[in-house]
Order: sequence, then structure tokens, then C-alpha cells
Amino acid sequence: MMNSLKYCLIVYLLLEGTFIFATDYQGFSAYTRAAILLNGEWKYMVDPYENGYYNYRLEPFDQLDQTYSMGFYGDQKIKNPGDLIEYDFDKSPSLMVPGDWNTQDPRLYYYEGTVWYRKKFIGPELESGERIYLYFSAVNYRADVYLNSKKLGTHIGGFTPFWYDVTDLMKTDNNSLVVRVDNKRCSSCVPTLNTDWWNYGGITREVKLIRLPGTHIKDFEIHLESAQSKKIAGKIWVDNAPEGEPVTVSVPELKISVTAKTNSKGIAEFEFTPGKLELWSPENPKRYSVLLSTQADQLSDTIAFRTIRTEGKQILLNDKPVFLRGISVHEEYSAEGDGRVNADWKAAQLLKWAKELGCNFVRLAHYPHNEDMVRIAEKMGIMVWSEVPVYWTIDWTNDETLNNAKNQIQDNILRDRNRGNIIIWSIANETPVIEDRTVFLRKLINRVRELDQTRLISAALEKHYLNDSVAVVQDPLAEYLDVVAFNEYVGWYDGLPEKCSRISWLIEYNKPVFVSEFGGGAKFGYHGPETTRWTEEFQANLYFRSLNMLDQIDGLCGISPWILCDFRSPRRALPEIQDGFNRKGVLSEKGEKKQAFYVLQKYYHSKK
Ligand code: GCB
Repeated sequence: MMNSLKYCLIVYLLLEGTFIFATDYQGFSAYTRAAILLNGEWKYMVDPYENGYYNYRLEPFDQLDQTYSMGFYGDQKIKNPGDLIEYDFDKSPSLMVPGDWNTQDPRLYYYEGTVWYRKKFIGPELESGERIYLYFSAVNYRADVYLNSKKLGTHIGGFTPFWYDVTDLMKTDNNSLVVRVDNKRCSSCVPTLNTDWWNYGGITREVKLIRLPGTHIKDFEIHLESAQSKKIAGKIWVDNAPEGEPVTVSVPELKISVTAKTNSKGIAEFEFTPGKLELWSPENPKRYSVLLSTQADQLSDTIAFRTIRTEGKQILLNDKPVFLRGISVHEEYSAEGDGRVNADWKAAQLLKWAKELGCNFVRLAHYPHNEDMVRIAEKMGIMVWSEVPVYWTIDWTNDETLNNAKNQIQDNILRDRNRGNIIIWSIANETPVIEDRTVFLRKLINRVRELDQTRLISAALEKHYLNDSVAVVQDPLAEYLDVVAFNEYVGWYDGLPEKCSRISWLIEYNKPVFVSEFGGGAKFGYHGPETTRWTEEFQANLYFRSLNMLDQIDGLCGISPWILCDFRSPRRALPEIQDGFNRKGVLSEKGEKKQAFYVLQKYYHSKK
């Protein structure tokens, strides 16, 4: 099945004329590597006029050697009393990394612009031939990175990792690592100007140094080809390997050990078929330790084997129909005034609440979440919808925007392609049904199919009305998706909850249907009649009626209501109710359960 699917895919994409069949894209499997963490206190300077980046003609200092001492990346100190240096990292305050700046310094709560970060560190003594990488797990939104005053590069996109080989620039004594972080929104950015979440700025995820032997395993990909044959296949990317370098893949628990050889590009392909294999599922989140080794290097990871595909209107996990009992989640934990998730226990807490609801699935909205989130979900038996911030009104005709979106989705896939619990890559949320949008998104779909043929593709579409009582999903994009997902707010943005009982649904695709959002706001602890908006009773009634309505949809294979917890949004100003929070959580931002939580929990119990 998987093979015929691949064949159809290749033919289809060749016909589309946009396709090169190549899964040779290489990332960096960094998560399980031993690392020197550069977390903790970093000095910072707020620079709203970008005085440390541009001169008075708005030319970047890092492109003008003669004014070098003025760019903040120079991390200069006054040496003589007459020196003109208008900044001083040493005398500046500190921010914690990983972390957003908004919740660490009250002056920066609403700040959108440039902040300069600096970390001093002692570089390790390298043995001959060793390489050392500087790895950023995520910086929102743009990062310009300098080590010892030399520019390493610029990275755009707030939720994906990037790295530099710093072997030749790093010193064994004091190093100065300076990062200019800029989170200004812009119309051609991804996401664009308009979103419904907080634009947390900063070095929001870990920074680390990873030291590796000269010839090292840089990345690998492993997947189960078919639930029936149990054939497992994959690739290993070895940097600086001569052709013919042996690489061994072993899975001790399965008594598997196979050796493959690198080709001229340093890629070793392997396959094996274990006699027995326990497949990963929410009921049995079995994972295996997989070890990769070359003469000089070893890398291990924990891998979940499963298959996911569709047949008609069903989603099949390991060839069996599955109903996705989901919830949408933002990467935010604001219980004690904090914001963007910056520790594994916060990720785990969000997922525990989802589990308590009875979920076997989370929609990680609206951007790639941190790696802990995905890995903890895998361990807990939670399937994942993984998304990129192609949201609402992207600049559909701008090539730079398209490349930016492609890069973000590619980096997300390369980071997470070995996570068996991810079953859906989502390419967009609530985009307009116009030709330019469809052209743009089809290019993203093609990129995803090039990178990964073992998962489903979807996007959160919108509903429309055929007449007063018939709601439809009609979007040309649906033809190219594996799962037809849509957001609907009947009873909240669209009439009152009683409207749910007057609507029927017509979704004429022979594909699984998924409701990626529905819901409404309530302030925890605010009680009153179910006709009063913002009360817990109103929200609970809306959930009750929505679930009854959605259950009637032919081909419904799951839902992910909006949303697990209340989350910060500058769009949500209503005093005493919202106070800067989107209140559609079934839990408050502090983890207090609203009545709707129990309505959803009961529904999920009935679906088990
Ligand atoms: C939506 C968006 C989501 C918003 C939500 C809302 O349709 O996809 O990002 O937060 O509605 O609360 O309005």
C-alpha cells in the first residue's frame, strides 16, 4: 500500500512539474547529543532604534568594516579614557535563556523590536580533527549571530533550530557570543502582521555547543514502511566520511544489527525486517532504543514505529481506524506569570491536562513547538498535528515569503521526522479561498511530500454556508490534502449555541474529516445562565451542542477544540473578562478546569 501510494505520489508530482524525488535533505539530530549548555544568564541591551546594527545612513555595521567598533556585535570595552563606545554589555542587566523577554522584564511586555544578547563562555579544548557546533533550538523571530565579532549568519523564523560549525572561530579562553534578536512583525513575514497569539521575543529555546569527532553522524531518518511486512528503512548522514565508511544500526531489543556503507555523499541507506515488532499506539506507546555507530561516533535515540494512512473517509493507524480525541494547544504556560514554554516540566504539564481530558491527540498550534513537547507526547502515547505559522493573510505572491514558509516547514520536518507520534503536517490555518493562496500552498504541499512520504498532510480550512441550514467545506485546496480539516465557530462568532441544532453538514470529499477548531470563551469562576456570554455555563452548553452537531458529520475522524488553556493575546482587551487573554481555554492559564472541560472529557470517554 505504502509503495503504491509512493508511486502515485511520484507520478502525480512529476505531472505537476515541480518535483524532484529526493529525501536527501539533511538536518542535525542534536537532541540526544551530549552538549555544553549555554543557557542561563545572558547580558542584554534593548535597541528600539537599532543603533547597534545600523549607522545613521541605515547601513548595517557588519557590512562596514571601518565602523566596526560601533556595532554592538563588537562587544567592545573602553580601553582609554577618551574612547567613544556607547554601550557596555558588562554593565547591562541579564535575561534568562531559554526564555521570552516579555515576561522577564516588565518594560518588555509589549516590546517588538531588537534586543542584543551576549554570553561569555570558555571554549573546550578540542582534540585534533574534532568539530564543534553552536546550536540554537529557536530564536524569535530573526537572529543575527556573531562569535568573537565575526558574523556566523542570520536566521529567520521563530520556532525552528539552526546551527553553525564554530570550530575555527571558537577560542579556548573567553568567547563572546552576541545575538541580535528582532521580533518585529512584518507583512511579508511568516507569520504575518496579524495573529491571535503573543509575539514572545527572545532566545526562547536552549543554546548549546555540541562537540563531535571529525567524521560524525549528523542526521538520520528511520521509519516503518508497512505495518504488515514490518520492514524498517532509513538513511544516515555522516559528515566528512569517505565513500564506503561502515555505519551500524542496531536495535538491541529486537536483536537487530545491520551495517550499511556511505555513498559518495556520505549517506548510508539501510533496511531490516525484525521478526517481531510492537507498534506504537496511544494504547501502547512502545518505543525502541536505536543505536547508530561509525568507527569514531555513536548516536542513539528512542524510536516509535507505526504507520499512518487514509482509506476513504478513515484514518488508519497501524492499519486500524482511529478517532482523534484531540485538543489544540499553544506553546504557552502562563500559570505564574510566565509565558512561552521554556522547560520540559511545563510541556509535560500541558500534556498531562490533555491526557486527563481523555485525549489521544494534540494539535500543536500554530507553529512548531519545542522538541520536549513532541517527545514527551510520544512517550505518553499522544499523536500530534504539527503546524507552521502560515496563518490568515500571508503575502501569497511574494517569493521571499514562500521561501520563508518552505524553509520553516522543511526545518520542522527535518527536526521531527523521526517522531512516530507526529501523524499530520499542517501547512496553514484559516487562509482565504483565492487562487494565489492555493498556488502558494500547493508549493508547500509539494515540498512536504518531497521530504516525507510517511505522514498525512492537512490544513485548517474554513466552512461556508450553502443556505441557512447547510454548512459546507468547499475549498480547491482540499483536493491536495489527505485530511479535510476545518475550523468552525457556530455558536460563538456565528450565532448562539442553539444554532448548532439547526445545522447539517455537507462535506463532499472522499477523505477523512477533522474539525480542527471550535469553541468559545469563558472566564474561570464566572457563573450565570447559559445564555450569558463568558460564563462557564455558556461555554459548557456550547461544547455540549457543538459535539452533538459535529457527531453527525459523515466521515468525522476527530476533533481538536480551541483550546486547552487560556493564552495571552494582544487582540483580547475586554477588561475583567479577557484582560489580555484569549479565554477559549477549557482550563484557565493557571490550570483551573472550567465546566466545558468535563463536557469534553465525558464525550471522549464515550469515544474510547
Ligand atoms: C481561530 C484561529 C485561532 C484563534 C481563534 C479565536 O480561528 O485559528 O488562532 O485564536 O480562532 O479564538 O478566535
